[in-house]
Amino acid sequence: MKLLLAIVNNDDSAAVANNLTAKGHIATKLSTTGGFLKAGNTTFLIGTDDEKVEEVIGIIKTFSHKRKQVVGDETEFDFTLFKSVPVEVTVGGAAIFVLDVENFIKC
Ligand code: 2BA
Repeated sequence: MKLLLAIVNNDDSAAVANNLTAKGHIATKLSTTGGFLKAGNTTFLIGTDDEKVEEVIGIIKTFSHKRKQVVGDETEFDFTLFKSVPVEVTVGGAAIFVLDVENFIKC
């Protein structure tokens, strides 16, 4: 068994969740925040059999889109605003970790 941790854009999370559930996969959604942009994103916890991992990744890939985001025009440090040169970063589709599960207990 594997545990997938998939970080997706908030705008894609409903489509990812709906399509995972429609295909019978069980997922838990967590509201998370990216360390770099400090913007909200969604982390899915998905426990699944080894042979279903590729299908799960396929669904996440299909419904997670790349986006350009501008960062760095204003940063706040200790209540002081600093202006810097805006930088464009590409965010997503999804960042996915696949972990081995030693044991899964449902009781
Ligand atoms: P954030 O940390 O807010 O990062 C948003 C986007 O900013 C990243 O998109 C990447 O394009 C850029 N970025 C992040 N750190 C950077 C840095 N030190 N220098 C320059 N650019 C940087 P993605 O790579 O698609 O990541 C989207 C979100 O997925 C991240 O949001 C973070 O929440 C998560 N994530 C990505 N890689 C991760 C990792 N190795 N470990 C944990 N979380 C990760």
